[in-house]
Amino acid sequence: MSTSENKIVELAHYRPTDFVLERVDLTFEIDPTNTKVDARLIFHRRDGVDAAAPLVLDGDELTLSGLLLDQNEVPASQYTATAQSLTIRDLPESGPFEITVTTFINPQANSQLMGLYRTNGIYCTQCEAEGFRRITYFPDRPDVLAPYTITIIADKAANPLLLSNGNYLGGGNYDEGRHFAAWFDPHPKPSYLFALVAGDLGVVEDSFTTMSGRDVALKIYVEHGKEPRAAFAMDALKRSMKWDEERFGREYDLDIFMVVAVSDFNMGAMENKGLNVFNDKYVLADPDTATDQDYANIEAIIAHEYFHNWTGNRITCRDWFQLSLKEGLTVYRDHEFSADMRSRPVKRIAEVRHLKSEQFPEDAGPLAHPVRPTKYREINNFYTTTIYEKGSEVIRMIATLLGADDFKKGLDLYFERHDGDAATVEDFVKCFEDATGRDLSQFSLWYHQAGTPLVTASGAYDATTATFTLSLEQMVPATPGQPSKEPMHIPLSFALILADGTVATATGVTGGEVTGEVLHLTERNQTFTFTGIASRPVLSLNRSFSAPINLHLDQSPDDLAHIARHDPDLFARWQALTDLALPSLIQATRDLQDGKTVETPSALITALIETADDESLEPAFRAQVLTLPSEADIARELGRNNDPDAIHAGRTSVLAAIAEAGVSTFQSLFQTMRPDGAFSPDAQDAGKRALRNIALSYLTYAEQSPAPVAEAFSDADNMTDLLQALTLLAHRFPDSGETEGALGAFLTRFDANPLVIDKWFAVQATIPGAATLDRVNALMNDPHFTPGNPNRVRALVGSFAFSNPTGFNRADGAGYRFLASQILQIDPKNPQLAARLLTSMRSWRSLEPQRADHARSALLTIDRSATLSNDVRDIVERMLK
Ligand code: 0A1
Ligand code: ZN
Repeated sequence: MSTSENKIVELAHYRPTDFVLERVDLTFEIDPTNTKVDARLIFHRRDGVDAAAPLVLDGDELTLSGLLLDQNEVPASQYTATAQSLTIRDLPESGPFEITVTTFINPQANSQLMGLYRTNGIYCTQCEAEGFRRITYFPDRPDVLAPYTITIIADKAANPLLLSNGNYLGGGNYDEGRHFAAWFDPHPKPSYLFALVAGDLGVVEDSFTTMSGRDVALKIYVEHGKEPRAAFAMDALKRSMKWDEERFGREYDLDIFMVVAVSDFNMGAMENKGLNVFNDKYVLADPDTATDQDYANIEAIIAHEYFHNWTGNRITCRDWFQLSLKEGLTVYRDHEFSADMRSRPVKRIAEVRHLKSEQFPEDAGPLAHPVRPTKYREINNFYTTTIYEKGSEVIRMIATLLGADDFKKGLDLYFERHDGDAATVEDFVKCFEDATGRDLSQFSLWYHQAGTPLVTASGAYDATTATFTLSLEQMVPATPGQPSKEPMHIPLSFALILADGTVATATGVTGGEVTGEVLHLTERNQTFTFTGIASRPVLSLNRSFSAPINLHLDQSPDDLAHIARHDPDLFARWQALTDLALPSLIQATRDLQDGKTVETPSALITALIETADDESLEPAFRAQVLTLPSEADIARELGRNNDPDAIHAGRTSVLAAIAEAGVSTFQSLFQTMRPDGAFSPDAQDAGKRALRNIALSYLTYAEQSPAPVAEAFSDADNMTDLLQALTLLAHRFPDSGETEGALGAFLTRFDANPLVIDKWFAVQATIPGAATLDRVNALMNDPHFTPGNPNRVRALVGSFAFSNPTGFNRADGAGYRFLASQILQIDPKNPQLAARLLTSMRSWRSLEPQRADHARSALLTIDRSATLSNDVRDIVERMLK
């Protein structure tokens, strides 16, 4: 975390600690700039450890103020303290001993937001991954588990609320207007799950009765006055608790479960035992201020953090190389939860879109790493979409491979066998092997080999023998540190769809294992032959995205249209329509580059409009289909020599062609597709809003006038519609009076609501085109721009760099220079945030040469800075390698 030692941590060097931690007893005397921390730690030397071995504790920017051994002062000759570590020698050979460490820390000055910090007057902590060592000297690693007793002493008027993990023990008045509270968490936990909150907050309370009949108090703490906006989060929490009992048999294990929403937070939320701390963006919602996407995010993240109570807390990680053990599994669980709460196929489409747009580029670029890495320089940089989303896909593949029943057996064994452990990915996989007898050694390569596998497939039908032959080839591309790869075990869900739309059942299959609808590709080259296929089928492959791969399957537009019309798997239909659209988008880009006019194939237009009109399909699905692959998707498909301006122009002409042909459909959807009755954030109503809003978006291409959008802006009675209208005005008609008026009205109306002001910044930062950089620069000086607030920085700088391909990748390189200067300004204050923003340049090598040159220069500017944090140093060096 701190500026930095060039130290690489290696999995191969893992060994358990020399000393076992038995108990932790912490006392905090809260003060804005000088908080006193007394840590009483009971240890004993592990069996077999050399009697001369010292106890080495981690620290980060700490100063030691007191050190006792069994209540006696330790002489200076017996220890060495630096800001980064505390080493104590000559400790008892056997039996427990008590170390008391005193440190003073400054929460007010903690701009990194790691350890104990102050946000809007509230004290809170963030300890994952290595923040606890900024509070006190400690064996700050996830395999050191102990029960914690916490006492918090603070000024009563300023901090009526004193919270920590576990169950409340009691409290009372102290001296000089101070009071105290004590908490005990009986579940042994690693330090990264510690949390403390002190301050003055409002609360929403509820309760939950667990499956064994225990009452759990539920509390969500938010700033005073914001309580009504926590109702949806509370509802999502109760649904999560119930779902985890029903689906996975997991029951909550303390008397109380608390969520605290804070406005300054580096990530989404944190699963501290019994006391989750959230970025308030993922708690607060009401129809006037939150979009349907916000509601869906809140539901998913509340669930995610709650599910960590078992997958992460009860069973934690042995070391940070195992991060995906908890994150991949918990993402898998929250995906399943959302699928059950909403439409499963639509949820799957959204997941795959996200995976392809975020994880695939990571896996194809300089930051690629395995789901279970073997080394890191800065663990904060490994909270990646590979660890999270690809990690979840790997677990989804285990479920696909084994089938639902065997998957459940394996997971049940995992919960039973490893409860209370700090486990590894190998432990996890072994549970599925032991529960089912299946050998998963080849499958485990998914954890160890980085890169998105490329599967090339071709099918051939032979009428004389009534056989269908499918030839497959797999190739895993080289990634940093991994030049050559072994073939993987790839589960491919498939169907052979006949001319009448029914799915063929083969009488037999040779060439490899097929279980139900899943074909197991295990060789580099493999040919499957299906017999008893009476007429030519259309192959639908990798249905539901059963494996996170790039698939090259040459299919005619007619075959794709057939899948789009008939596949019982809605996901496969969406995939087919996407596969139909992508070549046209690519062709449009190339045509414009060659000075030709773009001709959008009528088959594509017809298929899309037919889907838009098809009332048998749910609106949310139709909206997904109409949302064409993004500019980033097209760039990824092109792979190299990318010109974002050409991609943007090509995509725009395809959208215009669809809009012109479908204008009556879009008009009618815009008029009629409205939910009935009072606002509800549920998936059905959200789907209707999504379809209506995408229709409005097409109308801006057909009608070329801001007037209808300005009217939609005035008519909107919820944030989803309002924000869509604002976005369309700003993005399609940036220089119009209507846009200026709407941006002004929006700002005035929501001036007091930071989360909505973030949207105002993001909309402007993502206006396509070279002129946006000037606007972004101007916005940096707007009084609403608060550089210490990560959400605000992400809304302006992050949206520009991650989500504005034409603006950020300006041909003159000014976008990259802007980002570099921002990184250098943010890094000294918040290295985590700076490093994450920098990953927006991860695909720089796939740009056309002029832009790539500018990008490299900007990266070199960062690289040349002498004072980089370890976080940014790690990213910039990997990007330039
Ligand atoms: N474990 C959290 C993510 C998280 C990681 C690091 C943090 O440090 C700032 C904060 C949160 C999760 O998966 O939700
Ligand atoms: Zn998580």
